[in-house]
Order: sequence, then structure tokens, then C-alpha cells
Amino acid sequence: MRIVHNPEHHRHDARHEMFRGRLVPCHETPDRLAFVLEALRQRPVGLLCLPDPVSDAVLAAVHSPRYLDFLAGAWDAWVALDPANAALDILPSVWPVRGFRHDVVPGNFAAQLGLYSFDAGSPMVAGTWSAARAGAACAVTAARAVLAGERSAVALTRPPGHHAGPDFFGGYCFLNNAALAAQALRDGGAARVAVLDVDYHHGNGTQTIFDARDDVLTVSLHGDPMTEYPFFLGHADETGQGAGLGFNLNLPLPRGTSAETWFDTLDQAAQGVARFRPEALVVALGVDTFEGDPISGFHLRSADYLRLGERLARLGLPTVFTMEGGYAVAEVGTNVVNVLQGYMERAP
Ligand code: OKP
Ligand code: ZN
Repeated sequence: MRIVHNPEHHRHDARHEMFRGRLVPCHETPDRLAFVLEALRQRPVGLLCLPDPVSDAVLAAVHSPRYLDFLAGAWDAWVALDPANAALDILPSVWPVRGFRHDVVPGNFAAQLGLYSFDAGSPMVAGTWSAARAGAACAVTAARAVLAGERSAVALTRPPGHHAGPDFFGGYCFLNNAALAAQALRDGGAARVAVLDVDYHHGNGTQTIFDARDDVLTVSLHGDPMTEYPFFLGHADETGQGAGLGFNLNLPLPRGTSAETWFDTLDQAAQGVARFRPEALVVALGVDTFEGDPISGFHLRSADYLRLGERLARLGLPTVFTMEGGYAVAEVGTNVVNVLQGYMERAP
């Protein structure tokens, strides 16, 4: 197993996110990844390596050029608004909802922020673009390792990616690492690729990116969007659009769902993946399904992540993992490495 880790991740280190009328400390912090690296030192389930750089063209296969330009220039534009902004995180505060124009990019940077985002909980700082871009490089490098014959590879990175769409950020995500890995697998010759998202939150960005395509199946099991973030997508009746009809599977579960029910639902997800007969698998691996997670509501325990890894290995597919959520920081390392160990015990 090749483990590609992001050497720039610590540069994305924001202070606060807007939550119910106040600024609260960020949940998505650099120590999340430090704990995974520490757990890997104690249990070296794979070979650690660094990413190869990724070209703009590779990013543009998933994200729109105007969105990529916006991200690349965001920090400078923020400071240009007011030099005092250099001491503040970037957060949007105005959005173009139904009836507003999305085709015209406003000149005002605060307005651009709203055009390209869907929440005020995903702060950007001076190093966010470098960190996100190096994370995308991890995803593509991991996919290429699998194309070159590795059985499995991991993009060990943050910020996460599965909420980021073709031209928007949100949910702590800026570039969609799982989608970039899936696209790299397609471009490298895999005829059909499945993305299985096991994070607590629906992978809305990945679903949107592949919604009209029949070459990439997207499957997500997650907290029911009626009550859980990201709220506005992730229902069971979303099955894809146009040529992609029948190639999206959502399995929403109520907050409070037990590990037993969650694993039964994982079996349904795995059956959906197997029916598609993919040539490769991308696992959007969030461990915020953990019972101790501060922002989520499922009840998996640390030992359950070994089982999860075994179940994923049973699919018998070349696999790329991308790291997504998990906010019980001290346990994130154990839980992520448990998944990888469980996988390796069955698919060395
Ligand atoms: C990202 B990923 C808590 C607000 C939570 C966003 C959650 C993003 C989850 N104060 N808002 O899917 O783990
Ligand atoms: Zn999540």
C-alpha cells in the first residue's frame, strides 16, 4: 500500500468558522493529520511517499477554470480589499440564491466568495491554496500508483475534498480529491470507476461532479440530509441525471444509527458497487462516523474500522483512499489506520 502524504497540509490552518451566529474554533485542524502520521509510525501498514506536482489541466478535468483562478488568487484579493484583512480568515457572507445570476462573475471579491461557496464554515487562509493543491496532487499520485500496479494507495491529506463541486467550496473542502483520483483512474485506462463515500456527511461535491456521467458510479452512505449537513443534497431519490441516470446511489441514515445498521447499509452500498463491475474503486474515507465525533451522530467504535477495511478489501478492486472527515482528533489516527490495516490483512 502506497501512502501519499501532503507536505503542505499544515499551511491550511484557519482560526474559526461561522456557526449559529458566532465564530467558533475550526474543527478541521492540522493535528488531525499529525495523529494519523503518528499512528502510522507505530503501525506502518504501507510505504510513505510525497506527491508529484499536478498540472492545471488535471485539476481542470474536475473543476472549472474560473473557480481554479479564483482559488489561486483568493488570498491576494482578500488582502487587496483591506490590508487589515491579512490578520483575518476569509469567510463569505453573501450568496446568489435562486433567481440570481451565476454566469456573471462580480468584480467585488466578497461577492465572488459567495458565488463560489455554499457555507460560511470553510475559512481560507494564506496557505489554503498551496495545501489544497498539494492535496490534489496526493490524490492523483495515489491514483497513478494504482494504475502502475499497486493494489492500493492512500491520499493522506487535508483539507478534505468530497463537498467541493465543479466550481464551489464548502464543508471544509476546496478541491475534490476523490473526484480527481477517480478521473485520474479513468484517464489512465480504467473503463468504470466507483466512488464509495463512507464519511458521515453526504459527498455532495462528488455526486454533482459525476451526476450526468455513466462511467463513474457514486455511492454515499451518510447522515440523512433532512437533519444533517450538507442538508440540500444526499436524498435517496437522487439517482443521477441524463446519461448518469442510475449511476448515483444515496443511502441516508438517521442521526443515532448503530454500527450494526451502518454495516448492513455498507453491504447494500458494496452490492451497488459490485453490480457496476468497476475496474477501480475510490473510497472517500471519513472517520466522523465514530461514536466520539463532536459534530456527527453515528456510533462506530474504533474496532469497527478494522471491519470496515476488511469489507472494502472484499470488493477485490484496486483501491485509492482519500482522507475526508473525522474530528475526534485524538482518535482519528487509530481509526484511519485501523481501516488501512483491516484492508491490508485481506488484500495485501
Ligand atoms: C466535512 B466533512 C459544526 C458545523 C459543521 C460543516 C461540516 C463539514 C464536514 N459546527 N459544518 O464531510 O467531514
Ligand atoms: Zn464528514
